[in-house]
Amino acid sequence: MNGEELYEVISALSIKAGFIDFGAAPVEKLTTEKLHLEEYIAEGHNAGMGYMAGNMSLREDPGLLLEGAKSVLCFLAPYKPLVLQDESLPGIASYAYGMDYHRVIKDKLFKIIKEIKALIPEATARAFTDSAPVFERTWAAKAGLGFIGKSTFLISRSHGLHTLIGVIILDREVKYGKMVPAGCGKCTKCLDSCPTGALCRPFRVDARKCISYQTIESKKEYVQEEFIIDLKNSIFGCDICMNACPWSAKGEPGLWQEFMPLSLAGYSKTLPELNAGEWMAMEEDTFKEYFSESPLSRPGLQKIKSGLVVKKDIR
Ligand code: B12
Repeated sequence: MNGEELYEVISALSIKAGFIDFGAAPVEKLTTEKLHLEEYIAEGHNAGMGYMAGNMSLREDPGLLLEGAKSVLCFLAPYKPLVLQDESLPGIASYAYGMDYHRVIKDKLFKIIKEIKALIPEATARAFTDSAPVFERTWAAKAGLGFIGKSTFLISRSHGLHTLIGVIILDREVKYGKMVPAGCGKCTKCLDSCPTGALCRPFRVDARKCISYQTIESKKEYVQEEFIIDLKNSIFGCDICMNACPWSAKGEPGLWQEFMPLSLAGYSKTLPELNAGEWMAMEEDTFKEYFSESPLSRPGLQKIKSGLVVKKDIR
């Protein structure tokens, strides 16, 4: 099977799995991106994400993640919600309304690998989504799925910003995509919208001030953070710079059942409909029952509740 044929086969598998776009890039060293990352770390913009400084050679060269690696296959998963959360409610990033994407996307990538292997038994491949030192946005841009915006998002000209990236590294050549032109122009709406100054310059997020970082990734209590920020209404993640981007009008609501808002039977509500009182009164057992497969299990209930309290103190 030649590269063009293999591309067609994977493209069909991608559509069957529900991905809204697929493209591939040849394996090469990402020396410029590595320099960007080193600069980012030197400026302390990775905050407490010490892991970003590790495995630098793997991050630079995906060839080290799989022997004989030839191609980086990139897939876009859609999650634009049908209905946005009421702004007065404790804010949850829209990618987290449903199930944790890490498992959902990986399961689909594993199925694609299985089908590739059914056709080419000697092929080897590895699947990643946010689970390895891989510059996922850069690879998706190189594969022709979109451009990197000033917000650092991978922006698809047809599907906007509400996309998650899945990656397969494969030891076969396929037809490769062409990079698309950048589409930010003079626009700075994302930078202007960030309430904490975390988008401190084009293409740079200072995670120390980022609502998304502080509410999802940071292990610190809010009052112990290097920068005490107004979390606005957020208790998990942040979509402010994404929603400010004119390109976010692109793309249809996602249809993946797994990303539909979690239904909370005991509340007769879905996750984005919970109010502050319901969050504060929630017990650990209830949280475990409903959120064990949700991204919200990462920070846990105590952190979520403390976000509500901190918000009140700052105001
Ligand atoms: C660490 C991380 C975070 C950190 C830091 C984010 C950041 N921008 O660095 C925190 C916790 C803050 C975060 C937040 C979010 N994240 Co996050 N995160 C990651 C992770 C694990 C690594 C990103 C990384 O390498 N950062 C290091 C910096 C140096 O890289 P970068 O900002 O991407 O910068 C690149 C470009 O800007 C470019 N670049 C740098 N300078 C210049 C200059 C020019 C001119 C150009 C053209 C390019 C360029 O080079 C850099 C290296 O590739 C990726 C998964 C992965 N393995 O890639 C997900 C990932 C980026 N996150 C994702 C998501 C969904 C989010 C949130 C939307 C979640 C939310 N709603 O709260 C927010 C978005 C915030 C934002 N504006 O980025 C998605 C993004 C999908 C997309 N369409 O872009 C990813 C790809 C996960 C996935 N598999 O889908 N995230």
